[in-house]
Amino acid sequence: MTTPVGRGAFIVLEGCDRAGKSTQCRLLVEKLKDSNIPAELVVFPDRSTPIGQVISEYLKKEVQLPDQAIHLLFTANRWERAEEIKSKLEKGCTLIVDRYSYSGVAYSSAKEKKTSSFQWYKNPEEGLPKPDAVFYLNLEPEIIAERKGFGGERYESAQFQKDVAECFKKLNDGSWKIVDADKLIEDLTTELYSYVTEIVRLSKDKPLGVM
Ligand code: DGP
Ligand code: NA
Ligand code: NA
Repeated sequence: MTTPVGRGAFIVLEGCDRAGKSTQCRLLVEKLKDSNIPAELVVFPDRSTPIGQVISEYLKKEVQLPDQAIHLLFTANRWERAEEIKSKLEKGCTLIVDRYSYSGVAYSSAKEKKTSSFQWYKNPEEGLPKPDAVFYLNLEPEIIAERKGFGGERYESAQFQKDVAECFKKLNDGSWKIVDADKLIEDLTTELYSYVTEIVRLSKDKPLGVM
């Protein structure tokens, strides 16, 4: 089903912690709205749902869970929003999404340091709406380590982020747009925005894909 103006685009920003995803997502939504392109921000994990609250407690180290269990909860958190995502896109709203299934697979498999298990982690993501574009905000691990502001959450250590970055690299099927994130906030926004508007234009008449 498409509206006369076409559907919205499903655009995901990925990357390690401290790469600047949340700031860029917020600024991109503002810029789209300023140009009268209907747009909304979606953030994963969505800590506001019942499942999201368990995820939040896990990240704050208030609860312990087996790796497999927390992995499935992160995925369930995406499934919780899947119908709403599809319906918003169909109504012509572009969604700028702060993390998605790729974070799910990268963070979980970084714990094991073996990519042979990628498939196990990918399986429960199958069937979710598929992004029209993935922008990977690339920062060298040394620069991530220098960026201040690692909090006390579970995954926030320089070594773990380095392992996550390795997993992201192996996960990229070649379709991601890798963007150098080591630049001024507004310069990065300008660069991303030009890609985003192109994707919005190209996605209008395309059926939404499935993971
Ligand atoms: P954020 O709010 O973007 O800082 O994400 C919180 C933390 O959770 C961050 O370290 C990345 C991690 N994370 C995000 N999505 C997933 C996921 O699906 N699975 C796992 N294991 N970790 C995730
Ligand atoms: Na974080
Ligand atoms: Na974030």
